[in-house]
Amino acid sequence: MMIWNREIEFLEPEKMRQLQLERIRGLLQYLAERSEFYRERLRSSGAGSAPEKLEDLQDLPFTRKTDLRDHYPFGLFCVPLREVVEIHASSGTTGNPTVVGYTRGDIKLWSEVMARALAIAGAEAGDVVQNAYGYGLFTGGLGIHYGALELGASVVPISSGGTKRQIKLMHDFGATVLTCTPSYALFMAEEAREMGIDPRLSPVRIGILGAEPWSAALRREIEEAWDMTALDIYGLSEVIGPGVAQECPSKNGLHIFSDVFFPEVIDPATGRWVPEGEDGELVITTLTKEAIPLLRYRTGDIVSLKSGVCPCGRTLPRISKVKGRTDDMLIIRGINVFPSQIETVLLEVEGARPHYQLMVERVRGLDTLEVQVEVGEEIFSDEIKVLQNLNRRIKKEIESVLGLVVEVKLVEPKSIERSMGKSKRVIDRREK
Ligand code: DLL
Repeated sequence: MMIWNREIEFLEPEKMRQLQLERIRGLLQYLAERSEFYRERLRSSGAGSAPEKLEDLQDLPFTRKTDLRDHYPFGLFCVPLREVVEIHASSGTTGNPTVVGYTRGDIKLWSEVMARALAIAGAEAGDVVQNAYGYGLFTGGLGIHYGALELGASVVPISSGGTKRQIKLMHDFGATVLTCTPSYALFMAEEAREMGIDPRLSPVRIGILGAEPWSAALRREIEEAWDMTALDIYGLSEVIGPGVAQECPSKNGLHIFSDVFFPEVIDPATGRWVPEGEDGELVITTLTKEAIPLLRYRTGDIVSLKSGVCPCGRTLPRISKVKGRTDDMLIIRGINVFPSQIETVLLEVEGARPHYQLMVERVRGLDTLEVQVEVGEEIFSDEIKVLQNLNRRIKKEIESVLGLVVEVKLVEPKSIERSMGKSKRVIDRREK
């Protein structure tokens, strides 16, 4: 198996801690010199001198998604825009998306961590990588792409969608590695069978699947459908994109690149570290990023952390598969959706009431979102044409805001359950 960075991935834990501590000190220096935002944040939090040991990091302030949004678009950048060579953005709860930028150095780092991730999964130079993550502002497509180039594999930048063509080209080009969301991998297998092609006979041996939570049961199904090894990849755009952590074939957790992304697992209520092996919220500090380095970024993802040598020999710590989120964000076909985004849209469409429910299901392996919306009495008793028209407007509006195809169902006034406390906006029927 190809190992991309043996020195780091097999580093003695004590040496790793030393490296991390040095880098954290370097980061604090960098932020003090370059970031108005962090100067203020560190000053107002009363944080003292540079940490003497890693545990001292717990006394430093967190960064949250709202900080990025509040300083939209470039307020957290630590370099002038002319040093930023690429910009990505992900959808946000309200109005502004979360914007991230990369310097040339950051792209180099991204390529390196992604090459390491691909290698950990068992890919190597000579592999044909069918990259069916979306290209565009989403970090999935380009992140995998850069890693595949660095690794020396042949990348097919097919992006997501156009499933029949995906299957034909996959077959014709002899793809050996498939990169996409787990739900899409499953859907592709079904579509292939419908085309009369047995996906098990394709040369694909590894699937590198992530960007959304998926269960062990789904892994078995995908592996069986494709006759391949399906491995989990984790990442988030704020930190870099894909390439934060990668599962190896021993399927014993995801190796997190802790030499560049320092992981903490905290109790979301107290903000303090939980004992190793216990569930908590993953917090990441980027140790060497240039454009938007982040100090103690709250990912909202619930994981546990494990140290010790992996059966594959690596000493990098491992995070568990993501077990859930601390907020109400839904991930549908890899797209992040907050119920409040939909609420915002509904409030803007005349005739729709802000009483709604989101039904999430998995149909033939693919996530679907049905938005059930109450309409006013006057409209409900109106002609069918009026209802159809309203339905279309809501659908179009949601699709243009979220970039996600949804089904809209208009329901009678008062038919959606009212609540005295927190309302249950989401009914998620996907298996966990
Ligand atoms: O989803 C980056 C990515 C692309 C990762 C391709 C893997 C593959 P965002 O769009 O910013 O970035 O969404 C980040 O997605 O906080 C998690 O909640 C969720 N997520 C990402 N990977 C996994 C995974 C990309 N393997 C958010 N399992 C994160 C569960 C995941 N959830």
